[in-house]
Amino acid sequence: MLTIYSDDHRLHHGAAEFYRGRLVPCFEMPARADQVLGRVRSLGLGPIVPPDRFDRAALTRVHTEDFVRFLETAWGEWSALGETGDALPYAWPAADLRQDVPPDHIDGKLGFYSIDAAVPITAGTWTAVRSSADCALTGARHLAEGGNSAFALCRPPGHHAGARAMGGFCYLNNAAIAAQYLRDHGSARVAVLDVDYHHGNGTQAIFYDRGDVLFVSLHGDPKQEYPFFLGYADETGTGAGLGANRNYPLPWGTTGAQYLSVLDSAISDIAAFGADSVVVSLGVDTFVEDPISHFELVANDFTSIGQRIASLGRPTLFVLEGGYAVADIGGNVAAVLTGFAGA
Ligand code: Q9C
Ligand code: ZN
Repeated sequence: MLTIYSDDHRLHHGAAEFYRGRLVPCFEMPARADQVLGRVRSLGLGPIVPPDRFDRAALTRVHTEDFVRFLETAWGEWSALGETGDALPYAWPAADLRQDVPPDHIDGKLGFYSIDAAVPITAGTWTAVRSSADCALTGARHLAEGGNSAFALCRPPGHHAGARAMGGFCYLNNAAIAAQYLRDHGSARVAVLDVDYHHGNGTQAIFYDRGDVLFVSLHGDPKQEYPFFLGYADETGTGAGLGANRNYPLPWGTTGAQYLSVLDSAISDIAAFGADSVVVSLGVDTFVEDPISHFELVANDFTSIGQRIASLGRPTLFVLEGGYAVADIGGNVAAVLTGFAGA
């Protein structure tokens, strides 16, 4: 399988995120991508290539122009204040506040364009974010040109980012950008299968009113798990998108066997939809030893996930999302990919 990877991810290295009343070290760190790359290399999974550079227009197919401009300019505006540490938001346009007026001051913009305080912006964040999206787009192009599969080794991840908001370690929604690219280049129907531990709120919201992109997600029940405010089973899409959104919230303690039986339903949804191509938001934070998650999957379960995805028989792009057990992330990601390739 082709892997797309850029060293630029290293330019994004946040110091801290706000969590339970404290600034805690970021779980989303460069060592994650290093581990995955190392495993892809040592297993000889296939060629590893750098991303092509895509037009900014590929980003604004799913994100708003003002949001992309915010990401491009945020560090400059922040450092112009004399700040040298990471930019983080602290005020949000929640209920009863104006959500239609972007502020001028960077402090206001940071909150206006985010959903939480787990998204530090550093000097190199935009370069890393842009390259991460380019990895996903390069993988999508590979599929559009007839390739059977690809692995976009994206960092930072993307599935919590909406059309105009960063959040949950995510800035641009790599999977959504890739899915839209596939729609624009020959796929009439695209399915996004999100197996990250957390609900892919950004991806769901981006495609919620569309019938041409199916979003299916297995994740920790938002009643007890981040992102808390989206990802319930009764969210089935709206307008032309009614029926093209499917959520499978699962409780803490979900085992591999339980997970795989629900995954079978998700795979059936995708087959019934008749997807021409599949984008997998590949998080492995469902792993039993993940430090911020509460499912109980083990290495063999990840192989089974890959095998089940292969049973769809569709061109498939894997896009890296979460997974914070750094010593195991490479092995778990590789298990999905080899399960797919060997099936
Ligand atoms: N410090 C992804 O897996 N809050 N994002 C976690 C623990 C945010 C996860 C709280 C979790 C975001 C891509
Ligand atoms: Zn996650």
